[in-house]
Amino acid sequence: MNRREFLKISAALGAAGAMPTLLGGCAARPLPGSGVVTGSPTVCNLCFWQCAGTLYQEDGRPWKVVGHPDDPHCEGRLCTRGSAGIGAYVDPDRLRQPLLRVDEGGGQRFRPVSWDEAFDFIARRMKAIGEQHGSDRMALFSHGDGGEHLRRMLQAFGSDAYAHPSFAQCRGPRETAFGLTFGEGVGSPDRTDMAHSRCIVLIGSHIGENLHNSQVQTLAKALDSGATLITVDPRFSVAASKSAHWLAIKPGTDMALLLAWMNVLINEDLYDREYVARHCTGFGQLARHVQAFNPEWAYLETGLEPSSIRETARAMARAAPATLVHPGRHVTWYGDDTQRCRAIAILNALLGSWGRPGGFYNQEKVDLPEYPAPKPPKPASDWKAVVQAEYPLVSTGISNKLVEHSVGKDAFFKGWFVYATNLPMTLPGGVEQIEAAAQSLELMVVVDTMPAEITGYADVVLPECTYLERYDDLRNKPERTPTLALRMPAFEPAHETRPAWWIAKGIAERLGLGEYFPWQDYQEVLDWQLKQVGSSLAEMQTLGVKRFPRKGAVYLDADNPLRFKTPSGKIELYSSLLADIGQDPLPRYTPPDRPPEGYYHLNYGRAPAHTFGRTINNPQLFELMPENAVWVHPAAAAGLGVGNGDYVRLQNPEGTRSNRVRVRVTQRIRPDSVFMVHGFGHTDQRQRLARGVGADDAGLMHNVKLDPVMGGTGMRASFVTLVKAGEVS
Ligand code: MGD
Ligand code: SF4
Repeated sequence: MNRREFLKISAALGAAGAMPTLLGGCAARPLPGSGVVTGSPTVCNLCFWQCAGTLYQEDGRPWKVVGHPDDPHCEGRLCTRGSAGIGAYVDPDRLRQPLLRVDEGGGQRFRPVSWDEAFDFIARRMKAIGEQHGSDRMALFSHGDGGEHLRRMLQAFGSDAYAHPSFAQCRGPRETAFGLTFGEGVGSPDRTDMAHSRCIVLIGSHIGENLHNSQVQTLAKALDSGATLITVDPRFSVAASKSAHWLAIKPGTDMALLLAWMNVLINEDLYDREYVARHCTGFGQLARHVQAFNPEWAYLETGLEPSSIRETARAMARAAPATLVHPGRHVTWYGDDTQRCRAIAILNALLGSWGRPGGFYNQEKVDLPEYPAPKPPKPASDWKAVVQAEYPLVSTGISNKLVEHSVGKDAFFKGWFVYATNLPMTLPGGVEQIEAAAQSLELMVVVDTMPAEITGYADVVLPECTYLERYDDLRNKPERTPTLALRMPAFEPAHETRPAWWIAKGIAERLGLGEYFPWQDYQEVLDWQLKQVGSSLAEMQTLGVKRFPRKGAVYLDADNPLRFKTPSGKIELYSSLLADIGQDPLPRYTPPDRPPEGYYHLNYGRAPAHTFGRTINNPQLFELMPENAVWVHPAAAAGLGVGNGDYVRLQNPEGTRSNRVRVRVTQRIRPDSVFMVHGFGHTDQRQRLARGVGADDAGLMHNVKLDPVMGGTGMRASFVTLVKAGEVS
């Protein structure tokens, strides 16, 4: 028997209990709004834009959640998903109590246990790992606010290794590339000044379907004011439909277009000479480098007419510096991602848009001190030197590398905490990797609100309460106006669920590390921090959101000589750091792999109603979008003999097949590609709405390209064909 069998959390362990239903027994209920209404501040957790809002209850029953009018992340309006926050709270399939994997009757199962028993087990295993291998051998995977509490607990124990999938599977390449070029990343929320842009270029960025609240609002504002929108996408996205120019590029050839745009800007003398002379270094090398890449050359790679390449380059130059070549967000595509993002950064520099209105602005956050507590010990070893030494420019964890170093008996990592990230559906080929790691690890603790696929591999599953039932750290993000926002509980934690701060403190105390959590509950920490900046918890419980004065200029200050945080102190068009580590100091085009006969590029993206896999089982959002579909061009559909609404399975060249998924025949996709929304295809039986509906793209990825600069996983180089569902055995 495997050391760790995949365990499904049985219906008996999660049987629907006394959670309020969505309609709360509407037959006996007065009309909404006619009872006693109370509100409490919250910060949405349905995605990571973190919009502030107010949760209203009526006669103690959840009523609605709405956006906070003073909040720059939402400007008073929550998106579709945020408005369905109550769905996460009332989901009858939520985890309810701590679960411990036990060997019984010749098999393994999860046994519901008390928090004490769960903590004792975890502390015993961690101490054993510490004694046998060293206390630096635990890793944390996290995607969400509560992960910071667990990180502190692990640091106190002696382990500092952590990774967020939002780096190596998402925006790591752009942060690395902008850091190399301007000395600073784009950050989140993105520092794009779209509301003032006169020209916006979206390269594979489907804003509108990818719904980050204020970003969509500022794009709409720019369009209302007459900004020119240029969209580069193999698919006719919603943004493409609003565009003056839709460039339906051959998948994976964007770098060729970017080089050609630079060629036109430089050769037609359309770049911002003064800005470049004043702030940039390496212009001569760049100008020589791009000479070979004219629009005629790019046409052969991208399929885009040279005339439209020239026309769009000129449109960008006309509006500059209020031209934003958007840096994108989920940019782990073909493995040359840092280089492609560097090309985008360079283009912005040529247009003079970094630090200028309509381009990128300077962000600030509130200077919020940390609660006084002992400093964690220095770990016994430098985990980055062991796990990701080949990526010296990366200062954060690369999730796929951490997983790789958890497989086998000599692996560096011996234990994991996984907080709010469903690794089997997040890492390409994740199921195989997690299975391999699960056989080697001596401890896996999963902290989640739902019985996600990752919980099936855990030794211990710890149920966190939802964001509507807990305090978390104050939201203190870099913004135009420094702002704090409070998330506080509207309800008592349901069932036996608890917040992450409580979980981290409880485990630390079992490990004898209670001194690192020198407070009774988290309100004490928040109140102390708020008092240091002239507010208090009581004030924030009333306000929800508070703005603070800025200290510096919003835009680049032309009167003061500026030093960028790069080795040269300038914007580095030619990257000295890349040259130092033997990587291309100027972006170079690598043609992508082409699909084998009968196969299509597997393109994927987001939909406004869902965030990855985490919202599929939310009853309100499931109703809006209960399954994904695969978009197929009519010519491809005719060749394959499939029609609109047919069920098919997707199959990659290695023979891996997806769950069944419906066909959507549409002209909105190129004939060489298919498209689907990511996040569907859950297999865990306890997500009763989400299980078995739609297809999972991550499981089909077979041609993952590692980025040589930052180690992330390029996930768009995979191919699939369609097999009629009825024809599959
Ligand atoms: P989800 O798949 O939504 O996101 O990947 P993940 O971070 O893994 O899973 C999140 C988990 O968090 C769920 O199990 C959910 O139940 C749990 N959860 C939700 N709220 C809470 C909470 O309050 N507390 C706790 N403890 N748990 C909670 C996202 C990652 O995936 C990212 S950032 C990107 S950009 C990539 N996107 C992507 C893609 O588009 N396509 C493919 N194929 N792979 C991708 N991988 C990456
Ligand atoms: Fe919530 Fe939508 Fe804001 Fe994301 S963008 S935090 S889902 S309201």
